[in-house]
Amino acid sequence: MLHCANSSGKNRVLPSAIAKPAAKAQAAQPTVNPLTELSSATTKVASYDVFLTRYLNPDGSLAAEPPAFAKDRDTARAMYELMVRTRLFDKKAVALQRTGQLGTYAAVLGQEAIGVAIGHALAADDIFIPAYREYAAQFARGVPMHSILQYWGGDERGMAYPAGTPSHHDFPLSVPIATHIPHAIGVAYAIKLKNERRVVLASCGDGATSKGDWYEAVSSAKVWNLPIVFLVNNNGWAISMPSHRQTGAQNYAQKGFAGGITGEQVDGNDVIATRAVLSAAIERARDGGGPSLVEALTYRLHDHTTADDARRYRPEAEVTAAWERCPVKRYKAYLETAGFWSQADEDALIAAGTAAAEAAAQTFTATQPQAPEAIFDHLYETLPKSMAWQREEVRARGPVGGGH
Ligand SMILES: Cc1ncc(C[n+]2csc(CCOP(=O)(O)OP(=O)(O)O)c2C)c(N)n1
Ligand SMILES: [Mg+2]
Repeated sequence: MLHCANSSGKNRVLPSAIAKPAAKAQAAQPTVNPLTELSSATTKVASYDVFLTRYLNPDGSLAAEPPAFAKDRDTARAMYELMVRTRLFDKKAVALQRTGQLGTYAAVLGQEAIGVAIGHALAADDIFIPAYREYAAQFARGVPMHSILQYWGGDERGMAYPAGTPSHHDFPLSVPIATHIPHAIGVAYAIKLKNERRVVLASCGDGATSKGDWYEAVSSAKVWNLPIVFLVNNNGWAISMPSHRQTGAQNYAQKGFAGGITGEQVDGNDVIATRAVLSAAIERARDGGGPSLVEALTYRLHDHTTADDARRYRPEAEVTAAWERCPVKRYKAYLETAGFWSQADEDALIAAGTAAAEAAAQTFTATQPQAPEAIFDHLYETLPKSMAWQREEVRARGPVGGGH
């Protein structure tokens, strides 16, 4: 395990997108607090350290002795299989959008390890309240691949997760930034009131932590000692806004300390470390230890969504360098060294994963679109009169255009 204190400024690991500007910001700050130098009446009240955990180096070699789950052949393989299947799904989804068969889609390329870690760390009864890039966690909890395509195709039925699966407790994807975080503490509050041993995991991006909803939720979570884990998916960018222009904070983990929550960093491209850190935070919350904040360091290798062209604002060299930290390549190297994975396994996985993504695409494209008036059906229990007539007008007009 790699622990490094940020207060000393040593060994801090950040996505390359924020490493340089953060260093600049640091240089501008005094290393000593002038107040304590100037006045003998002033004493130090508190200080906060931010730690980073990593087991796998970018080349897949071990940075530290891995936890037991990573030495269990079946578990270790299952995590890799989910990661690769998610990447293949992602590729198919982008292809569907590019060929006019899917609406805007948010790719997860380069960030797959985080979803895998969430999926493996949560217990079946826990509640996952996602942003929009953690498909692997949703697949692990029973959401079919075609449901995600349906969602991005504008069909709300995709978010009706199958009964009898862990996902049935979970929330839909949240494209509105950070608005789901206050909802998440509401759910955690309900768990506490009911005295249940369940935990909420709410994920969001680095950009989302600039929103008031997010700060309010973090603050309240600690005041009420709620069983919740806030996961910040730091991929270096909020659309075209790099992290260093998003915040003056040295890192996102430290944002927890203001609310009394311990914040820590994990290498989000190291699936072993991410699962280990999330599991610890989840079990701590389950045992009454309250909320935690985990900042997972990763990188968005794709455009923000298919509606974006990152070449307009992001240096190509940064992306090339980030590919060296690819979570799939890294974990595969670990599995091979451990003797858990062979070329034959890889070939079989690629074939099965490609077929699964293809089958999901076919299920999606073969599904009859909802009637146009369905757009009115999922917000209100009883539709207000002002919308009832609009619904009727849309219904009377009938379907426009065709299919997907
Ligand atoms: C409330 C709200 N404001 C603005 C937007 C537009 N928007 C979509 S994604 C995004 C950036 C989000 O960045 P981040 O939280 O880092 O997540 P990432 O996309 O990088 O995973 C913004 C501003 C939105 N979807 N919702
Ligand atoms: Mg981001």
